[in-house]
Amino acid sequence: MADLFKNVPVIKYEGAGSDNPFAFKYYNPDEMIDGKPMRDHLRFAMAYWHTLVALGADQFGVGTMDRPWNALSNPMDVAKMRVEAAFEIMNKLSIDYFCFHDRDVAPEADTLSETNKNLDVIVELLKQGMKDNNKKLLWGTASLFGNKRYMHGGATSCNADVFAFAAAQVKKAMEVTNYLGGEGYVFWGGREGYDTLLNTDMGLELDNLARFFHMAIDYADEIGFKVPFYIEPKPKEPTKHQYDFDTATVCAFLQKYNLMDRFKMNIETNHATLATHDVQHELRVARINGLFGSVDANQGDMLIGWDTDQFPTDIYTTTKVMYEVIMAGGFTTGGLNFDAKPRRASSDTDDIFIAHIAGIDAFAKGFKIARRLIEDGVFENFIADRYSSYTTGIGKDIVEGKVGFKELEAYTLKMGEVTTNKSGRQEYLETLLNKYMFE
Ligand code: XLS
Ligand code: NI
Ligand code: NI
Repeated sequence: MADLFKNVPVIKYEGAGSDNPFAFKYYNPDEMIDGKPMRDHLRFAMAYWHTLVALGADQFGVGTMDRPWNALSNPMDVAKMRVEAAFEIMNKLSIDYFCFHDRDVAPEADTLSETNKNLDVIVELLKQGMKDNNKKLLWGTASLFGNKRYMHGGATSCNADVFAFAAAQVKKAMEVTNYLGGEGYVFWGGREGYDTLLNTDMGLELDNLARFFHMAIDYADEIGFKVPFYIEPKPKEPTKHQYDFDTATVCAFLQKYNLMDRFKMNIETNHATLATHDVQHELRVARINGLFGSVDANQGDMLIGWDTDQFPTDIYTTTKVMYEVIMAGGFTTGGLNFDAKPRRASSDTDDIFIAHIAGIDAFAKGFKIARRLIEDGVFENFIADRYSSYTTGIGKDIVEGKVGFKELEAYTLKMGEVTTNKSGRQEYLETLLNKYMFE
């Protein structure tokens, strides 16, 4: 293992009583739960772009973080040191998976073929590192937003040459993801959206986006890349209106363009809140539509209107996420990808580890709480009872499609007024949630 972070030990589980900042308090990776170790329930992934690339720059100032690779000037040397750092970080944190964009791992050159060569060099190092360190790729993706050619979007650009370039880039990104045994492939909308309808042919842009996805499926089939494609919804930023606004919007798009079979969702907490949903809503919409896939685990700040990508430390939220994950049957190809970065002012290298420990522990704790809530049927029994009128009598007839408006009118005339409506007991249920949170 490389030794770029000498001051940081391998992080061990020490239990809730520990006050060692470099220890897990709740995450015990090898603890067996329901027949499998905790690490396989949670399937944590490190996001290459935040952890190895971002240095704390924002709209108002430059980076604040010194990393060992900052001292290097040749971009390929930087990329190579980042590979070493990636495996050291994952090893020290017991993180089994990572996720990347093509341009996070290897620098872009003057031509696509040179860029692809750079990528191939680094992909070989990643492949070797994955083998040596027993790490896996949760998903890969392509950055169709960083380069200036994508100023009008990638697959939804007004410029057909850009559409072609984006296709070539995604083709290569799928090939390397496949080569590395990636378990999924993500399409986050990047700049697929618009800022003003004064210059936008929305119908053509959406048709083209669907054409792009069909081409991706065709090519994946051709090369035997069988993993799920995930769409990661986000309502705004960088464009005013992103086309993959939220899960319901994406679901309608997939249905309209006959893409439901091959796609699932990658739900990000901070994107959900930007869409004025909470993450549980997004996960639920995904689940009931057969689109549950993977999670970008982070949190936003409700008082700041952008994607702050903070490490998830709110245990109510991690509990609700894990509740939906368990109810969906657990992760299969998906996992919890920390699409999160330490705050700009958390500038020490140690903060990379402290931040991941915080997120990992918050999810481990949330997982355990969610599991007990489900095991004890706390909400599910209440819900079953709340809807019990649909299991007998007229309710059963409605559900089974045996009655229409005429029969329901006859039933109502006979019934007279509705005499009972049970309380929804929201506050009681919130108290029960608190009991499980704190006992
Ligand atoms: C940006 C997105 C991005 C995706 C991958 O807001 O969260 O990081 O997860 O392209
Ligand atoms: Ni994300
Ligand atoms: Ni995001």
